[in-house]
Amino acid sequence: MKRDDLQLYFIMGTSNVLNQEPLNVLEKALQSGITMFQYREKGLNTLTGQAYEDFARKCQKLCQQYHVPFIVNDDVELAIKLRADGVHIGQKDLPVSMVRKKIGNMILGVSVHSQAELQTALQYGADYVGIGPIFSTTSKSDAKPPSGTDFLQQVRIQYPELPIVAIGGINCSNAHTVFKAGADGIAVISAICQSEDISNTVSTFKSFVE
Ligand code: TZP
Ligand code: MG
Repeated sequence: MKRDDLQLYFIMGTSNVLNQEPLNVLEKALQSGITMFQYREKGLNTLTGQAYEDFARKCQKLCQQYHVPFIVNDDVELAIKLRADGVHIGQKDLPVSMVRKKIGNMILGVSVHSQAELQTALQYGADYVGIGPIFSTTSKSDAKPPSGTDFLQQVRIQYPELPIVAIGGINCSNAHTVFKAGADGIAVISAICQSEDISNTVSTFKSFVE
């Protein structure tokens, strides 16, 4: 993967979108210039079974049209079945080493919150790490308390070339602080899903890219 792919990483599942067609939101985001997409079907009233897979395929097809990497959250088997571009896992999912074995050279993203988690992710070949929640978020029910940018800054100093994406409560007013701290990009759910003007939101975010 390219580090630039992380610049504006949009994450969405059907429950993140209210009063709109989720696929329309994704298409607008793609048209507006998001650089990576993660399908993350979590929370209340989520799709399951065939509907879950069908929706994933529709998202993947759209991403392919815009040449934007399509990443699956948590579900390694779905990612393999769909030949997704990659998988993103957290610390409660399968171990990094096992996921790497299963997916071969697909993109592997890992959420890390400490040095120990970072070292394990790197040891087993994570392509990028996600750090957060930087700010408080309402999009993840089991999110840890907001960490601010300290850990992110520390990891950037330690690993100048490591692809890092920051996540959690990032919006157009605070995104610049995250780039200043050394992130290659930002991962957002609500800032785009709840935007009244996705094209404007995406352009504003991209104006902060370092
Ligand atoms: N992991 C850490 S925070 C978070 C995830 C999936 C949610 C980010 O959503 P939002 O709406 O951009 O705060
Ligand atoms: Mg997970």
